[in-house]
Amino acid sequence: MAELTKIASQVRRDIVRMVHGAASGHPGGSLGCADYFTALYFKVMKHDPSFHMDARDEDVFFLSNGHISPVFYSTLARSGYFDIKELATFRKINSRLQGHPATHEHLPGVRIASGSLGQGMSVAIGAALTKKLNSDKHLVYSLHGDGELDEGQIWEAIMFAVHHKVDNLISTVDWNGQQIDGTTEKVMNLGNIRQKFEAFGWTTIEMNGNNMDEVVATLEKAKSMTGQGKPIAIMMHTVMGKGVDFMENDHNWHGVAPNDEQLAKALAQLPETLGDY
Ligand SMILES: Cc1ncc(C[n+]2csc(CCOP(=O)(O)OP(=O)(O)O)c2C)c(N)n1
Ligand SMILES: [Mg+2]
Repeated sequence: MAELTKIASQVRRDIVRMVHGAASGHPGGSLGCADYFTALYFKVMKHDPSFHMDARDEDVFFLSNGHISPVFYSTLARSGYFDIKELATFRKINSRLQGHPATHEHLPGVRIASGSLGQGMSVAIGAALTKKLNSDKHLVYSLHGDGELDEGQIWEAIMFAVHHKVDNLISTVDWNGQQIDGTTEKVMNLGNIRQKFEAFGWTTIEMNGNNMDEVVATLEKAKSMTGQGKPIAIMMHTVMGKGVDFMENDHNWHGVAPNDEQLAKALAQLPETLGDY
């Protein structure tokens, strides 16, 4: 577990350095989800960094809230999908690491374009049904922002997944209470999203997404609950900007780059554990 916490610290360093280097990008949600990504890619998922697009006979993850690409790219590089040096090209012209992930860049680890919110759960459900048709027992994971749940397509997908008994899917919601222009309560009040998923027929569990022990234990528990006729949703409480004190719980860090001084302050709070890119 200590090893995973170390990796997450390096992922957080990568995030703030990438966004600073590009002078644009989304640090807030990325920092909040660093523990989840680390647990998923370094412990929970059975996956192959040599990368096969069809993800046959392995677990597969879809990032639906594509704006948090910095945490996704860092995790992919750190787990062996591509050289960590390429993180320095984030959001640069002709880079494979565009602000929002896209498949035509052929970056290993990226299987869908995302950034236009609301679409990833539909894709994840399609992939989960495909696994069933192929008698592939591996699981499908997806991540969504809470603000992303404002999109109507999400609720159609939630309904569809129950009707079609998509029980090899574990969808997680980053319940940070923040989105682009303010708190989710102020922009469009979501109410109790756990109750909403339950009302649609999903099995739900909740976790503190910034406690590594709890993240690993909850993801493992979710795995054990698959195959029982219902899709699984994890309500993941996180702090936007987690790990950098002046970014925490502040929607203003949804999509803004730190300046030089802010970068230095941030890095002083995030131990370099694996070597910077
Ligand atoms: C279809 C669509 N509508 C609007 C946007 C603009 N947009 C980008 S991020 C965002 C807020 C998302 O909030 P949340 O998912 O909670 O992400 P967080 O701020 O927590 O990282 C919005 C509205 C978009 N990317 N796609
Ligand atoms: Mg949010």
